[in-house]
Amino acid sequence: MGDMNGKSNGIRNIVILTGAGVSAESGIDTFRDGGGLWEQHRVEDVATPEAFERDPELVLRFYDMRREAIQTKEPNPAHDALARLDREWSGELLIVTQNVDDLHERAGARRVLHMHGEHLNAWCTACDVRSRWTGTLIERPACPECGEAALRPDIVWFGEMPYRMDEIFTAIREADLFVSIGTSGAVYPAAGFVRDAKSLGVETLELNLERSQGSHWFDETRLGPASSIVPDWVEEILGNRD
Ligand code: BJW
Repeated sequence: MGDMNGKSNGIRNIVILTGAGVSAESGIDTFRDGGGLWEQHRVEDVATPEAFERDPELVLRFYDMRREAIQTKEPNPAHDALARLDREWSGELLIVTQNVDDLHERAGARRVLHMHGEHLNAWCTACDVRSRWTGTLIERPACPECGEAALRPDIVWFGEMPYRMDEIFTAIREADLFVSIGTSGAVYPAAGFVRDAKSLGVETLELNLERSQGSHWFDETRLGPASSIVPDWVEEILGNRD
């Protein structure tokens, strides 16, 4: 494939999928770091509705700890570069993030879609309203909307439907370029987006520290830390604008 040149390839609409690798250099552990374990529990065994049913205290403690931790972290140059792209790119752009932190927004990005939910929201299972939430949930506080003690983390757990899938598929259908950054390609449906994009003739680029599980599907892969390869790519694509 030729270089990702906005002019020669006529790129106008871009979909970017981000994963934990984008936030790694901000000090937020990726999911498969540490063997995917938390206090000897597999992440897959904590991030499920069944785990919440079985042992709500364990699950709430896990998310309270992580909600507190992300508030002490700062965006890194990869978030900054994507925010710059969002500001300066005049075509369609959608940053679909699997990340549940708010570092894309804190860097200034606006066109962001959180397909796996957000740590800084609590979701009331009684009235179905999501409220911004920066504190803890372990003490079972009342929902600010309906007063019921029925709040859970606004996180898409295994077996639940990720958010806004129709919007994501529409954006991929209309894209000229699909870029996947810092995700292992281990979790579906996000892991399948590259194949969806390719089957529609969309150009595909992977930016990652190491090759992901679906790396062979991409037209091009660039390896390195997100804090350097993402700003380089953003500089390149903005420099090649029409
Ligand atoms: C760097 C870097 C640096 C590091 N610079 N890069 C069997 C087969 C196929 C599918 C299934 C199956 N059994 C069940 C399923 C479905 C299931 C699934 O995929 N399971 C897999 C384990 C197989 N999926 C679901 O259940 C999803 N729902 C669903 O499928 O609904 C039905 C449906 C069908 C069709 C259409 C629509 C819907 C829901 C998935 C929910 C995922 N939730 C989590 C946890 C919530 C967040 C939380 O608890 O905090 O979301 S899981 C976890 O994985 C988290 C992440 O968003 C997600 C992806 O992880 P990510 O971001 O890729 O991180 P890592 O750690 O895996 O990788 C880090 C990457 O960074 C690596 O590549 C490094 O190289 C890189 N890196 N440092 C650049 N400095």
